[in-house]
Amino acid sequence: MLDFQTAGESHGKGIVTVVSGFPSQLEIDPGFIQEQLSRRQGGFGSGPRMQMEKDEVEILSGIRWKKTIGAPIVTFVRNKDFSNWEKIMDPLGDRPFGYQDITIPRPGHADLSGAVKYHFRDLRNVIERASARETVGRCVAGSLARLFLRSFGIQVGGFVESIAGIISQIDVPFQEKIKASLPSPIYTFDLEKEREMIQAIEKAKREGDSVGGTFIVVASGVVPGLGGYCQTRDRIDARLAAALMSIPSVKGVEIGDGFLSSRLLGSQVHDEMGYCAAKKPFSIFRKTNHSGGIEGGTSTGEPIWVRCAMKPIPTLRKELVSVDIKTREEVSARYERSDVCAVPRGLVVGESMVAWVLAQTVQEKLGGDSMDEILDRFQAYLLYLERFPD
Ligand code: EPS
Repeated sequence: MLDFQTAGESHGKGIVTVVSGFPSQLEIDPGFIQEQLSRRQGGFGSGPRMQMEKDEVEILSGIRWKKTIGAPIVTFVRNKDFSNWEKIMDPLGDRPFGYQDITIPRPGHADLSGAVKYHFRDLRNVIERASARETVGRCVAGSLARLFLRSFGIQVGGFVESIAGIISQIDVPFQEKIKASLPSPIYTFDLEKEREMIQAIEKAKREGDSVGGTFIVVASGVVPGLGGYCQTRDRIDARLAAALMSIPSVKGVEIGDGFLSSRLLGSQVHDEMGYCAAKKPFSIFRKTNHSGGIEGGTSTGEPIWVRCAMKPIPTLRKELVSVDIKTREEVSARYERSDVCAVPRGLVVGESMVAWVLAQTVQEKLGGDSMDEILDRFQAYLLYLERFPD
């Protein structure tokens, strides 16, 4: 099974990603991984840290002459900022002279719950690993997944739909929205709304506040029959929701029309079917796609689309009331250098998570240890779809 784990602290030496389960002979384009890492770093609303870092992936194992060899792939992205934190983050050093524990948690951050869980008096221990810096590793894993998915004609893209309640609204197909969002500083497709969103971020910054928003991720070229309905773990919608919900600050995930469908009638929600003999590889299609390309936990063959809601970043200059865990007094929450809006970055991470889950389901469906084997099986599956139900 495809699996990945990340390791590393926000101001430690860097972020390690360990990816296992990829078949051999998958061509790796390091430029593509780099592109995704740079995209993750872009996006208006970031704090000074993003100007400081230049995320570059170093491949430590599992790839030889730009092809996977079936072995675990380990990568490393260095934290440039570590040079400013060497004493504080030294794995084997002594507590630096004059260092003071961080004892005031930020409401909305993992600070307090993490300290309770691990019995820390110094919240720095939580801040470091709970930081969204970890999403660098998700993008590396997601980029590998995207390269794998390309071999099966699956493309994953997305766009920011709203920031601070300002919604991009031009009514064009997803693919056009995705294309138009690529050059946007906040990865959205509606130029007028883009301006308003940027103004909202600037205003929040001036006022010491932060803003959230929503993004949509779309996977096209998905064959029907990925995922499944027999067990909880098979359901692709449940897996997508879990993977997306694990992104820091994501508080809501909708598959297709999601919450909207709870307010409509069945006749308005369910996607009627049509038949077109020329449609390959599967000739039964849906006339609409309210379901987000998933029925009964299984892909229908229509694009899979999901919406994620991100709360505003919990690090604010505006003073929120907190409690000092040392003095037990009510005080203002601690402010630490931060972003104002992380929604564009969240989109790139969301795309990575969707790609990851889809790569897992493709690999589960087809099995195989080398790309040749898996592609042969894919061709057989396409033929099966063409002949279905024969
Ligand atoms: C983060 C706080 C900021 C963000 C960071 C996530 O970092 P710093 O405390 O160093 O200014 O920039 O995100 C990243 C570094 C990144 O690469 O995404 C937090 O508290 O979660």
